[in-house]
Amino acid sequence: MSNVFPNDFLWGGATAANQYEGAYNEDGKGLSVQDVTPKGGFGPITIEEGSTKDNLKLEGIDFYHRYKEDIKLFAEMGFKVYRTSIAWSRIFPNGDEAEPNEAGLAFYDRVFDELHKYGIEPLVTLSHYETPLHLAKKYNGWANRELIGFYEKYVRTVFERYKDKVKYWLTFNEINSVLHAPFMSGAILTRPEELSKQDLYQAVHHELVASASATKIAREINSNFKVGCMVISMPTYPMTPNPDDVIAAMDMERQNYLFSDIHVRGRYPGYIKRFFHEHDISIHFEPGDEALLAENTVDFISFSYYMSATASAHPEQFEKGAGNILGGIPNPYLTSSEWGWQIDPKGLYIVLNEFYDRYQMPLFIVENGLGAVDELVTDENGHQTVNDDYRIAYMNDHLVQVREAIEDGVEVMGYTSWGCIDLVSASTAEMKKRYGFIYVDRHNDGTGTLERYKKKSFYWYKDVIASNGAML
Ligand code: BGP
Repeated sequence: MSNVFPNDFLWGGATAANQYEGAYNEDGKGLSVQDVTPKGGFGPITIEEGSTKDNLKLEGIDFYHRYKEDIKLFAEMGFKVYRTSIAWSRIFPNGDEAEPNEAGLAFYDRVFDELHKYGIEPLVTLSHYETPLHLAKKYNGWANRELIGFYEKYVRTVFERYKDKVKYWLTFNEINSVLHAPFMSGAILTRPEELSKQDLYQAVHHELVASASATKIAREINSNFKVGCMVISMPTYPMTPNPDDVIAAMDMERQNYLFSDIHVRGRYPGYIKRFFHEHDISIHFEPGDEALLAENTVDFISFSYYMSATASAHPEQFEKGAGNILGGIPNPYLTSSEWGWQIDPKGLYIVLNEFYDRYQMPLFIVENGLGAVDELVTDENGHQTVNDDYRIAYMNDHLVQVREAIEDGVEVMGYTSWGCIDLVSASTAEMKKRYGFIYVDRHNDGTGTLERYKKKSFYWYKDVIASNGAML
């Protein structure tokens, strides 16, 4: 069979500033919501400055000082693209000041220049769970409409600054996650159990308006920019052929589709209007919001894919599964990772086809991978490495399904595996849950030399890219 991956397929890896940069208070950076999210990740948090000392994300893997070494390793694997985020609080430490922090801007100049040195295209997430903490404390995060203006100012600043260095932009990481993790994702301080649906969906509206506004500003600044939305994808299967279970699965998928529907079609879909009506929710639109959403739809859809889920009309009869923010009912036909995330390569084939059938728009898989416990060993040449055949198998199986979808005619722009270098896990705030092709010597207790070692998957991925996927 001839190779179906397009010649310009963007192979690469993905990271986020808050999980790997470290240097949380260097060169004028302000605290972000992540910097005070204690171990355990998404759950209800207490905001006390004291909680910072317990958080591995503060030091990350020190990419801030080691970016040259790390980018060199990405280049050695042959990356065509590299996804990272800009830490908003490096640029505007509090989020609401008049002038940006030059030292923060200069850091990303250095990172993007280093990437271009090797011909690697940056793919930049503007907001990856990194809202400045001050915006949470003073304004209650995205629950407050004022956040739109602060975000606009921040994105205008970085679009202007990097207009010749960055082409691909994502407005919000996993924008649909705000429904499930309002503090981490939306910087909303109100405790989840006290947050009304009205306020939560109003916050969603603010983020959607901000996303459309960023797209508008991007196009004014450089018409060659490509702006995408970024959502958690999770194909959801009915537990049985009972139509009620099928509808339960459809409803769960719509929690995700809501966000891509609005980003792609520029308007709220009928099913959410009904939901609002039935729950006494009335979203406040300012004059101009409707036109802004309609006129500034995205150029492509990007998404994370880790697992599928199963839904039932009677979920109380089942045990709830673990998951990437969202959880479903465990599917008896699938195996799970050590953290209970169900492994389903064909789910990626399904989700690619479902997105494409729905929108006929280019798709970018910007997160996928296996979080696992890795063991560092010494190989026959005396080099430290990890024999991560399980990771190779996981990625190979998923990429085969990407190929299958491309064969069906789905337009896939690229694939950036999550955590291409080991970094601090978002949900568990641990180092133990590793995704990388590159092992970083850092541990849950904060010890380690921070040395980098190539895992077996490093060489495998290098061959995948060199063959443009033909060896899969
Ligand atoms: C996504 C986030 C990432 C990332 C990934 C893996 O939800 O966008 O930031 O960390 O999931 O999750 P975890 O680190 O919890 O294993």
